[in-house]
Amino acid sequence: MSSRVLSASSLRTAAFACVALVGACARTVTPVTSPAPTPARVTVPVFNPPRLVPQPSSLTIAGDTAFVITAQTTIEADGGDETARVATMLAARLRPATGFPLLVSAPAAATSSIRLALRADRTDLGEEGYELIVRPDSVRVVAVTPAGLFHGVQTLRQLLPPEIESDVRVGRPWGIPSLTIRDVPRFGWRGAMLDVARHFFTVREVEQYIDILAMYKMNRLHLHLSDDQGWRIEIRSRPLLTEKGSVTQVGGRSGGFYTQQEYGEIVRYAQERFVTVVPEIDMPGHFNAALIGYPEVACSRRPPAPFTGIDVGWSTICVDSAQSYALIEDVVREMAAITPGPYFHMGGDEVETLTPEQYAGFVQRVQEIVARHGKTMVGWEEITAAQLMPGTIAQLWRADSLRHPLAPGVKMLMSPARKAYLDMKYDPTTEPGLRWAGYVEVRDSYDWDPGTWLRGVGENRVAGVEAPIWTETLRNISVVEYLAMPRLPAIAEVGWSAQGSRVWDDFRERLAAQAPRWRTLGVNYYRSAQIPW
Ligand code: TNX
Repeated sequence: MSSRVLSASSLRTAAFACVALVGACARTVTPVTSPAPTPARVTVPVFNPPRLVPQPSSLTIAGDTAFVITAQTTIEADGGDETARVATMLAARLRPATGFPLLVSAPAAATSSIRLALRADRTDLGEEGYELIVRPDSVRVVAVTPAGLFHGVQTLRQLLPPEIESDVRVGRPWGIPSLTIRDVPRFGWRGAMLDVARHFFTVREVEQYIDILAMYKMNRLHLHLSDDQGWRIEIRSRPLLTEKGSVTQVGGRSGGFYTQQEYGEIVRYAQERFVTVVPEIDMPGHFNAALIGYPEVACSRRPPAPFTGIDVGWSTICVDSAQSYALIEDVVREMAAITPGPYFHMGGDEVETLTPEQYAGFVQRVQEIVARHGKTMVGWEEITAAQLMPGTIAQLWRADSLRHPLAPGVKMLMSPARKAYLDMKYDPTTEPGLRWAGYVEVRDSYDWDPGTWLRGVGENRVAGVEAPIWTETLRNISVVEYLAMPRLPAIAEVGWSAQGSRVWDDFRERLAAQAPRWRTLGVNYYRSAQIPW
């Protein structure tokens, strides 16, 4: 809390801000309406400047006033069902802590309203941007799409005190400082990957992770659904994939899988938060779990034992067999049918058992299958060894240089392990996690530019950024959160905010301000010594 000296003429304003934002300070201010002599100058505490993550494109504070949410405040939706749904979600977030009814309605001439409005002509805001204008009598969020409104609502949340995240009533004033924000993302793909194969996570746990992504305006959830240790998605035409391939996980404890209906629940939950699910079925390597039920696609034709270790690179589907492509066809067809998003991730990483020709031929055959089912293919960086169709996305993870020139229309998704791998230990004292890419502290995750990371891959060839979390050593969702937080919001800002607007010393302050929210939400996090918590 800082203090500022205000002249008598700004007293009304000051009193307002004071009541709105700092509760107790109201006593120190002489009301303007008081008959007592008005002092020439009074000192009142003033709300700290907003500390937002990710940093918005522009933010202008409009004096010392504030909008105060009260029992009379309404939420107005101007723009169809999706806008009404976003408004309803906002109301649901604000009701428990405030205890106010916060009725959702069509635009009305209400005196204290938060209005979400779609405006097709605001093309300056792009597909996902928004404008947020807060004044003492109104809050206005404007966007071209419901996704933009949703992102604006996330900013609104961060402008409120952290207690707004509480699920029980908190008696305090709910002020939002008067300001104008215009905000447009840098990249269209701002993602996180969750490995549910090495350790399995429940639908509810995945949804909790989606909630964190959405808070920081991330818009892709890449699910790593199969690996040597487990096959985690029901394929109805190939029931043995899960029947035999899902029963264990790393360490030997029992695993699990999502039925198609459960996968649908995850997809829907994500969609409601404007997050696109990108399913990955990793092939031709990382395929052991599938071979248990369908040994005919193994070159040995013998079913392997379930694998509960963490070595990589040793298994493969038999790439020269027609039966392999019949199985892949079944899998891709069903995954395409249950995935509304445009992407299918084929993995393609860490294959040590094939010749380069076999590998490239395999990727091209899978690419045809994926295209036939109407999806855009994504794969780990190794797939650039094949002839890729325009539109394909190659996900960088370890390359320091481009080994194969990018084919026309192919883009790269940036997940350099020493910056974006959330399963790397923070430092030598971090218990969970791996360290093959080095220790990754919060600043490492923050200080890099996806647009210049790889020579020859400029900003226009970069699809965006993604933070993978591999779960070989992560036995529960609380450990996942411990490694994700606070590096995930760092990567979210790398993907959203303009490079020139990102400054570490400023980010660490803004990041520190997020922690009370995580505590209120029950999200675990690492108390990095780099952050002034
Ligand atoms: C490399 S990154 C892998 C994964 C491991 C991860 C552990 C990539 C495409 N493959 O199989 O889980 O390292 O950090």
